[in-house]
Amino acid sequence: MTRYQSAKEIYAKYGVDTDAAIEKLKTVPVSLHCWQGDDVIGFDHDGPLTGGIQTTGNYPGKATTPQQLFEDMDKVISLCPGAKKINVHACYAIFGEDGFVDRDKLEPRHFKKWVDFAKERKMGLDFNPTFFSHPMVKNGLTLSSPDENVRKFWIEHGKACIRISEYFAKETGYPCVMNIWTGDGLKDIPADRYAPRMRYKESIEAILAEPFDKNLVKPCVESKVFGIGVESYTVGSAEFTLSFAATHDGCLPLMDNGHYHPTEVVSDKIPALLCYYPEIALHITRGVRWDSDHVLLFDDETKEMAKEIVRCDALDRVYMALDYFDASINRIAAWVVGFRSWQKALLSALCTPNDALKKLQDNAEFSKLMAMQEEIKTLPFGDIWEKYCERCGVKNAFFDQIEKYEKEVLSKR
Ligand code: RNT
Ligand code: ZN
Repeated sequence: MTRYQSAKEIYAKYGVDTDAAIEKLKTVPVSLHCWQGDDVIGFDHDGPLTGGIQTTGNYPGKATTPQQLFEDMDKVISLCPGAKKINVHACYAIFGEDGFVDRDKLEPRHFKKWVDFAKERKMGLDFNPTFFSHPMVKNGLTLSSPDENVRKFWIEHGKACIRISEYFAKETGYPCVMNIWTGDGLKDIPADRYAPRMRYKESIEAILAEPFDKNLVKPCVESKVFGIGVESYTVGSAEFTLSFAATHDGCLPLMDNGHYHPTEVVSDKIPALLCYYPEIALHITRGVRWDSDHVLLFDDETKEMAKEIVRCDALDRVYMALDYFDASINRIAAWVVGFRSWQKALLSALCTPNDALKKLQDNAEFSKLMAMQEEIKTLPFGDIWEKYCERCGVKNAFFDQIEKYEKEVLSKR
């Protein structure tokens, strides 16, 4: 008997069909963020990363051209099991011979190469307007700026991004999740918390006034508790964005699990939001002490988030995207370890006897529930994971491939 057969029988005793879990996971798309490849820089500016986010480290070999980024993403895709979408930021526009245009003038044609890349790999695309790393960020503000010209510039950017998102959806055949996040905020005690939020609200409304098909474009608003240099106040707080999404038809809330107070957990927030929203979106990351965007691991809270999505039967209601950036290690390894960690979390959730556990809770059999939850932690999950990798045509052990790619490609850059 193979290890997989043996593991499958063990899981079957708990009422879990591991073959069904594997087949299910193969159909669930997870969005792979292009910005892990070059430390969130993009192709449309020479300046630094701003917006209160930061990458640390200077590991050699980062992608500096679209060709290099595509090549790296292909390597990542080849090493990761599971269905993927590609998540693109507007600052990754690829300008052809007719040259640069500013963010308020972006057009679908500036992203044609991304569309070709996705279509060739039969993947969907997600999109993000880039409200940072740009001279029109004035005093740390964009859509909430008191300067009307600043707001107008960024509203035009947002509208352009809606048009590009719709183009992505039409071209690929998959809906495009378009996430609005700004780093707008204040370093020190505000004199006015209300007016910037009202301006932010009106600006997002102006962006969403751009006509689009709600089945094709899924606009989201992402909240944040603080950023570097904006420690005292963020305009797009949790309450602000949740209320915005709740009151604007077709707009989804997006929760990034790095964006809350350290003892808050997004795993608990997922089922709360699913009571009210038909669809929600996630940025999945790992914060260490703060919103540090460390590489995602197969750790307890990651598992708990995946469990909630699966046991709420919401795999088709939650748009899942990775969002972290580590410049201190091999960037391909960072991408692959993080993507695989979320795949492991989802597979592990799909191999959990959720119905049996729910029954114990409803029957108030709490001693047995605790014992069972502990018991299943040591089931032979590794053998199911190995089989999943094999059925997706990848190997569990992948690091030799990273070393080879570093030697042959990255070290020559
Ligand atoms: C920043 C937000 C945001 C960005 C990306 C690059 O804290 O998480 O989602 O990470 O847009
Ligand atoms: Zn995020």
